[in-house]
Amino acid sequence: MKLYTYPGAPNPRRVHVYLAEKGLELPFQHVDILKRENRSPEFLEKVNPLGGIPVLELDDGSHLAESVAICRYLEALHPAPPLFGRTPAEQGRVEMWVRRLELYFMVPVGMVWIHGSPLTARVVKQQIPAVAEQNRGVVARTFELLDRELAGREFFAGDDYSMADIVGLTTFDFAADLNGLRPPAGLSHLGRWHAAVSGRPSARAGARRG
Ligand SMILES: N[C@@H](CCC(=O)N[C@@H](CS)C(=O)NCC(=O)O)C(=O)O
Repeated sequence: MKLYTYPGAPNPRRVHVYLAEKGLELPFQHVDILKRENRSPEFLEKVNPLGGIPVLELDDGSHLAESVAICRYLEALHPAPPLFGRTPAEQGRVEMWVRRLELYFMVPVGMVWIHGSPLTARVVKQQIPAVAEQNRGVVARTFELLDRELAGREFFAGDDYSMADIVGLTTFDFAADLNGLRPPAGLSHLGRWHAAVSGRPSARAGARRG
């Protein structure tokens, strides 16, 4: 097995944090997304037709893309400690929060990144500032929702740290560090959660350097 990855990128970081939580190690191959290596004809043809990373190359030479799918695959091979829930209800709650965090947090942050960042202006065909602005509002509302939800429990899916927290942490840091999107100081439950998940040793895995 081999993981195609790039240090500091938020989606690959999910897999690195997951591996650290599990105490697993995998060989890596760095793909420089700034140099568009993931968009080379060879990468698109042989590794991932959508061009995104991370991608896991399996021992039979086939490829598995999508960060959460990669972690689910690894979870089936290494069930302990469980990061996708134990009981059917826990598993459903983890899935619910992974999807909510992807759809209502990562997607709008990604839209701000694509349409509002000077760092992507060079590669995006047409930046539409109004799209960035609208999605800044979506992210602000998501911060409030997440804060309200975390008022009642320690982690997104319940009492246990899960894949949902990994998606939440990596998106939160992408929002803050690369897009300047931070929750207002008054959202104390979200702040408490972020401090707790950032304090775990796994949070350093795959994070931005320097
Ligand atoms: N939904 C995919 C997203 C993959 C993705 O967009 N990865 C980014 C890095 S965070 C990437 O490869 N960007 C460069 C590009 O698409 O050219 C996942 O969860 O793995």
